[in-house]
Amino acid sequence: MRLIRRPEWSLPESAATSESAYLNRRALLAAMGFGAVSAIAPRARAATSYEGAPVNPDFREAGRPVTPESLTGQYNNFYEFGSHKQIAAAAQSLKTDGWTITIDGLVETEMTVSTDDLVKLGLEERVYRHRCVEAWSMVAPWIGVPLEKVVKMAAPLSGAKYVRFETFLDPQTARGQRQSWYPWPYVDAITIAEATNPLPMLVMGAYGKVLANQFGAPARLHLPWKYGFKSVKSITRISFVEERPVGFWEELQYSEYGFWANVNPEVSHPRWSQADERDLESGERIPTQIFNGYGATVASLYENDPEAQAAGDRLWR
Ligand SMILES: Nc1nc2c(c(=O)[nH]1)N[C@H]1C(S)=C(S)[C@@H](COP(=O)(O)O)O[C@H]1N2
Ligand SMILES: [Mo]
Repeated sequence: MRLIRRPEWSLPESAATSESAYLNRRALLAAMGFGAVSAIAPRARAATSYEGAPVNPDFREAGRPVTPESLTGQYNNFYEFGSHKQIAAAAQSLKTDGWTITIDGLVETEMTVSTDDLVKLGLEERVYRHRCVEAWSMVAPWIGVPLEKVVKMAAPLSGAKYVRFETFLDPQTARGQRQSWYPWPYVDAITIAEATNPLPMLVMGAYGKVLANQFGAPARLHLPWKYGFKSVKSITRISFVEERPVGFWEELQYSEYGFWANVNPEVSHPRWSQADERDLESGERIPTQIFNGYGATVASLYENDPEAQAAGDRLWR
């Protein structure tokens, strides 16, 4: 962990996997007031497996079979690598070694963390439904850190109202970013209340392995009650801000892709119905559920929030 304002606390990256560095870092985090940083055993940087991550019993299954990786890993929305779904091969050019995420804005201390630092917050596995705004859906076994733990580590100041997630910018590697009519880098945001509810995950693995590039390696957001475009991939920066950020898709087409984008079968997209969705595995159309079936956890977030109430129909697209 490199702390921007306190460089004297830096730890050399080369020591990142040694037991003593690990223990020192835990002590460091504890001393900084982050409390018990629980985690599975530290692994070598070149880890390919996260099989030690315990399954969260509340999300052992999602009411439908897990969609095979042979399908979900070959059908991906990741505009940085192309505006179609066959981007898996192109995404392999993204270099994720030594990746860092900067946490900045309205926080006690700005910091830059490695993926190892995030792993040490404690990985778990959750099987989640994913519903794209284009009306296809899948079920994925994600491995990651509950976002609320990351927010706690960041220690946002009271003025922070939104959390903004930003993807890398590297047109050399990501050909899609040479298409200058898109507002790169890809960003989106949620409220602090949304970020600290139990559902959001900072996903770092899937199907028992370290996250494949096409899913948004090395760390991507997953918000299972929202349309997929809110779940930002390959995050390099998490910012705590006062003003509501404008997301990549919202900037491109405000009338079709709003800030809230909660799943609702009753509110159509301007160009298509959201009443049902195509299951990626069976190809069959299945009914879409309000909040993608996660309303018991998240519906209350919107009931007494004046800003959400004022959004009206826009709460759903
Ligand atoms: N950086 C970035 N994140 C992104 C996207 C993108 O194009 N770029 N696409 C979004 C959309 S529309 C969806 S549906 C999901 C797709 O995730 P998947 O490929 O893991 O299914 O990623 C989201 N996150
Ligand atoms: Mo999507």
